[in-house]
Amino acid sequence: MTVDGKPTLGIGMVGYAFMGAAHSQAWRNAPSFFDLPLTPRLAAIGGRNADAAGEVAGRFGWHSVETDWRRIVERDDIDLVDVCTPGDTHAEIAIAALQAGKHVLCEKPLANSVAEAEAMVEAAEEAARSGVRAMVGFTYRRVPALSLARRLVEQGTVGQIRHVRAQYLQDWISDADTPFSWRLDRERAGSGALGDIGAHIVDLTQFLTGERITGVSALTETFVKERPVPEEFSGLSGTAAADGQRATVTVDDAALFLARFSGGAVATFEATRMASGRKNALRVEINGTDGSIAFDLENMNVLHLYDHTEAAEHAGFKRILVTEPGHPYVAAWWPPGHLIGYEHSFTHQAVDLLTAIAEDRDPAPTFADGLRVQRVLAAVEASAGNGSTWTEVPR
Ligand code: SOE
Repeated sequence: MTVDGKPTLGIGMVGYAFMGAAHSQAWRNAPSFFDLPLTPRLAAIGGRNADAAGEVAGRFGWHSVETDWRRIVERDDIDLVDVCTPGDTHAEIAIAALQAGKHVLCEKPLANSVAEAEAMVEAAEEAARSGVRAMVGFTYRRVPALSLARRLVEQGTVGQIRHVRAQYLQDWISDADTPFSWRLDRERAGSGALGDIGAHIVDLTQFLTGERITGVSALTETFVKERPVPEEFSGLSGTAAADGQRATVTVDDAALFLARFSGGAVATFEATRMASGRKNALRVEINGTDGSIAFDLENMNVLHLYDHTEAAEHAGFKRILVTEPGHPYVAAWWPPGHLIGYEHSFTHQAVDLLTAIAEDRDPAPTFADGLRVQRVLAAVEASAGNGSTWTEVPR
C-alpha cells in the first residue's frame, strides 16, 4: 500500500495507557512534521479491555482493536509491533513478533530480567539477518538538548570526563495512601524506581559519554511497605499478597548507586519516586577536563555549557536555548524560542526508527543497548542486596 506515493508501514501497538498515548501521537505526527521514507499506518491497537482500547483507538485514529496481542503479531497488514505493556510481557510479545518477521519497538526497560533481555537480543540479532529491526524506547536520547549534549561530548567539548552525576526524581507515590499499582509489583514491573526511571539515566549517561558503566555500589529502599488496593485493581500477582484491602510493595521506592565508567569517570546515580516536589526531574551533569554540561528535564529546551578553557574572569555556565534550526530535530517544528515538550521525543523516536527501517540498518538504541542497561540494573540490585560496600559508622 502507498500513501502520497510512499510505501506505508502497518503499526500494531500492544497497550493503550500512558505510553500507548505517547506512542499513538508519535505515529500520527511523525509524517506531518518530518519527510519520512515510510508512512506509518495505525492498523491496530491491542488491549484485553476492548472498551478501553476502543476508546483510545477512537481518540488517536487506530483502524482496529484486538483483544489478543497474538492477533496483532499474526496479521499480514501489520509490519511493526509496538510493545507498550508492563515489563512482564515485553519478552514474550517482542520475541513472537520478531520471529513472525515484524519489526519491534519495545518500551523501556527492555525486560524484567537479564535472562529475558538476552533472549530478546538473540531474537533481534536473528531477525536482523532478514532485515527485521528492533529498537528499545529510551526516548530521552531524542530530546534535542540531550542529542546536542551528545554531539558536544563527542566533539571533545568537555574533554576527558571525570564526573557523571545523574538523578531522576519523581514524587507520585510519596503519599503512603497512594494506592497499589502494577508499577509496585515486582512480578509485573521487574523493579521499582530502579527499572522505571533509573533505567533512563543509566541508558542516557552511557549514550552521552559513549562509555559503559563497569561497576556499581548501591543501596535501595522501600519506604512504604504496603499500600491500599483500589477496588478495580485486578492485576495483583502472587508476590503482592493482598488481604483484599492492602498489598505488599515488592519493589524499591528509591535506588542510589555509585558507578565507574569505562573511560575512568566516577559517577553518582539517584532514582526515586519519593522526592516530594520533584515531578519529573531528570537531571544530568558531566564534568570533564575542559568543561561541563548540565541538563534538567523540567527545563528541557535548555542545555547549560561551561567552557573551562575560557579565562576565569568571564567564564561561567552558558544557557543554550536549544531551539535553533541547526539543533537536532528542531527544524521540523517551530521557529527559534518556540519550545517543544515531552511528547516530541516520542515522535523523534518514530522518525528515527522508520528511517532506519527504510535504510535497512539497525536503529539505536538496539536491544543490545537495552541488555547493557538491564545488566547494570541487575548489578545494582545485587550490590544493594549483599550490602557489599556498606560500612556502618561507629556510634
Ligand atoms: C513513570 O515513572 C514514567 O511514566 C516512566 O515510566 C517513563 O518512562 C518516564 O518517561 C516518565 O515517568
